[in-house]
Amino acid sequence: MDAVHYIKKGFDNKVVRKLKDMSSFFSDQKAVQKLLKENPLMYVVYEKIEGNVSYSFTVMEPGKVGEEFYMTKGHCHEVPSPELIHIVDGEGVLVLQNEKGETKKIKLEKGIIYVIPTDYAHRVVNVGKKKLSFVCVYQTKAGHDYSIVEKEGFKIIVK
Ligand code: S6P
Ligand code: ZN
Repeated sequence: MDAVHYIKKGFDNKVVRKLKDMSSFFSDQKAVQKLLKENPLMYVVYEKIEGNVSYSFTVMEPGKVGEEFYMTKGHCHEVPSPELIHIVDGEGVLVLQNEKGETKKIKLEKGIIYVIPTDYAHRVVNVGKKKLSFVCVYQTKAGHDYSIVEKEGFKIIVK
């Protein structure tokens, strides 16, 4: 069974994010206000916990808020630890930023496994015209810390 079917067969957590859940993250607040009337779906995350290792399958909608592509909220891990990410379908960009403010922007090729280094906040952006789906693998204890992104944001805006 491939990873996607494995996760979708029996996930433990499902997270649905709509624009309202992350409205302050987008740079064009006028565009946000217009779109909030319909509050579009941004992405759904299915997570499966298997002891010390967790897997997630994220399905992102295509679209833009103003000029900025739909993206995930982005987070650091509460317990510093790396993560693997593998694009299943669609066109994605990975944005990384560490505490020193160093950034990286990586185009994610389908079929390649990428490593998100420890200590980097990470965000995925759907730069395509169709859904973007990807699998992540990480330590269960990694957790999600959204505070850094909420306070400082990412320097890189993907348009
Ligand atoms: C978890 C991993 C993914 C994201 C998911 C949504 O470490 O990076 O499962 O949680 O892609 O992103 P976010 O930033 O809303 O948690
Ligand atoms: Zn993560």
